[in-house]
Amino acid sequence: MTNTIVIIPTYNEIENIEAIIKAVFSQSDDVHVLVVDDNSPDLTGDKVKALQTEYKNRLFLEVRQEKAGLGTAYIHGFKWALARAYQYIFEMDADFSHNPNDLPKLYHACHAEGADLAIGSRYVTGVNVVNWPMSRVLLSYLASRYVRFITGMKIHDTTAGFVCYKRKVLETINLDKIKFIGYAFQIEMKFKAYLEKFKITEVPVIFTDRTRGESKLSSSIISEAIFGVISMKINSLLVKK
Ligand SMILES: Nc1nc2c(ncn2[C@@H]2O[C@H](COP(=O)(O)OP(=O)(O)OP(=O)(O)O)[C@@H](O)[C@H]2O)c(=O)[nH]1
Ligand SMILES: [Mg+2]
Repeated sequence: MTNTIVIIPTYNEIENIEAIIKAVFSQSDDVHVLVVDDNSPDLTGDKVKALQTEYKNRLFLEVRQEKAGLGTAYIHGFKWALARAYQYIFEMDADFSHNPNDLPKLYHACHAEGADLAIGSRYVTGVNVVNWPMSRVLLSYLASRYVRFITGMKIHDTTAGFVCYKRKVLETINLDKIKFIGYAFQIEMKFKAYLEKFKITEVPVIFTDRTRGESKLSSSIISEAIFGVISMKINSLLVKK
């Protein structure tokens, strides 16, 4: 996985951070990692700093002063990566919901199979989610169906946060105009790529609920997604006209 960086946003992931970084590096000698930490009170950032001596010039850390949402953390990370020579830019959670062993599959889809954007998808072949309560599975699955219906995108897992972008996708999308900060950020990025007619591929993966640390999902994040999707679609129609 040459010219590749995996961006991991973190907020209080002290129980996961070391293991996830090591698991990513074990996939390839070439891959780099950027952690975007929002000054986590549990000192996740300090742990990353300590690991930097072991992974010199491969492990990078950006610290923001306060918790400002996953979407803006990724935008920060994307800009950081675009200012450097990376060709393949990944989004991945710190909590092992996304299996680092799947990184090469997503990379392959972009590097060898012509995808511009490869999504680690839970819903290509049924529902591949482990350890989520049924209510959470339903919420996520129905959200994906809802987004598919409203936007018209032919993507099964529209809220997926495990993604490999080719550099040109992130260069084309106007990152300063991305509005959403929570889950809806994932939908918006896919929708913008879809409107630009980039080739989007879904790679089936198994998603596992976090076993360590705490969830940051909140009702405001959910309502942002429900209402945001409709306004996003309406805006795109207005722009076309
Ligand atoms: N930098 C930053 N990272 C965040 C923020 N919110 C969440 N994250 C990170 O984004 C990733 C996904 O967040 P999670 O809390 O796992 O959210 P989730 O996957 O929706 O929830 P569960 O998996 O159900 O716990 C994790 O690596 C978090 O640490 C934030 O405001 N800032
Ligand atoms: Mg999670």
